[in-house]
Amino acid sequence: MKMTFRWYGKEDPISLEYIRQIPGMEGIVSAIYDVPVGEVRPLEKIKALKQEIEDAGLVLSVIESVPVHEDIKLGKPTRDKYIENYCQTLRHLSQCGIRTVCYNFRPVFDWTRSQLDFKLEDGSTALIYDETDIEKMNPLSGELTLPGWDSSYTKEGLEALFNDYKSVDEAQLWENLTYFVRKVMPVAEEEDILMAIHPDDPPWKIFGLLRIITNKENLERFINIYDSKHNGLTMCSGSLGADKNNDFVDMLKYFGDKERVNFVHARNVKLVGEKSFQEAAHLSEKGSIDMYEVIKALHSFGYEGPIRPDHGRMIWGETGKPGYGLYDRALGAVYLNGLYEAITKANL
Ligand code: DNO
Repeated sequence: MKMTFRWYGKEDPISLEYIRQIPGMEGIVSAIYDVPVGEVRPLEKIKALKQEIEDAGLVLSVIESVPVHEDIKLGKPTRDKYIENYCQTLRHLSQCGIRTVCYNFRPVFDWTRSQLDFKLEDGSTALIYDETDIEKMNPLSGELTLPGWDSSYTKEGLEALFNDYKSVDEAQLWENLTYFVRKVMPVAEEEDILMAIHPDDPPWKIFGLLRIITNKENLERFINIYDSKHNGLTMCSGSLGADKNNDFVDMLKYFGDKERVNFVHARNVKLVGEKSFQEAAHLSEKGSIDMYEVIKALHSFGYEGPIRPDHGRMIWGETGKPGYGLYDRALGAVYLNGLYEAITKANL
């Protein structure tokens, strides 16, 4: 596996120099953030991002994300234009040597939490998802934003989107995903890009909006839409692991053996209710995910792709983007590399 770190570009308070100082750090996961969803990511911008990262002694390993326009998810007639733009972005990325692209297919909102600064007993703060609090939140109020969210919607724009989704049932959403996958994957194959769909986070319906990339059965249904290793998965322990019915390690081995694991997000969550969880330090004993088993599974199918520590807590007085500070994610990276070294040397 290759250890990577998510970096939000020039506006990220964490410097590439600091990231490079994390032992075992090889690559950067980033994106073009200043181009609206649906438009082509220009070659010049990708080149500049790659150059900046290489100048700092790192490599640009993954683009997370190339976001999918809502018209594609809704199956609107305008989707063809956005799909063509998507394919053109893939061509540009390929020209710059990018081989892995992460994206998601969830209506309107990216990942979602009810509180960004929940105080844990050691004084650090973590992101949490509380089922009762989420139910009380008004998604149209614009009060909650998270890193990676498209925050360019107006209140009216969001209302209109919610309305549009009323006419899209589960079968229709699958159909719209299938349409997208069948158009995009031949281009990904031609351009030698491994696509990695991210599971829904959390993996259930929120604010009445459907979510379908949620469990083993649905991931299986997804990979069967297009039979190619280019049509693969981001295996995110924290997203899938938030549902107690998902056996993450089993899923990882299953899809790893099928050569569909193209990217890994390692994060721990502590399940505290039916649909409630707290994010935790990466260490196995702090959460519900056994990280030793996760890394052992990756080793068992010879995973050589990128992995990144996902959300960290805020520790040592650090402030910044919720979940995306330097310290706890750096601890996570070093811990994961430690597990990997031990498992590899002991050949477990
Ligand atoms: C959250 C991230 C997600 C992820 C996208 C992929 O921290 O894992 O925002 O990047 O859903 O498209």
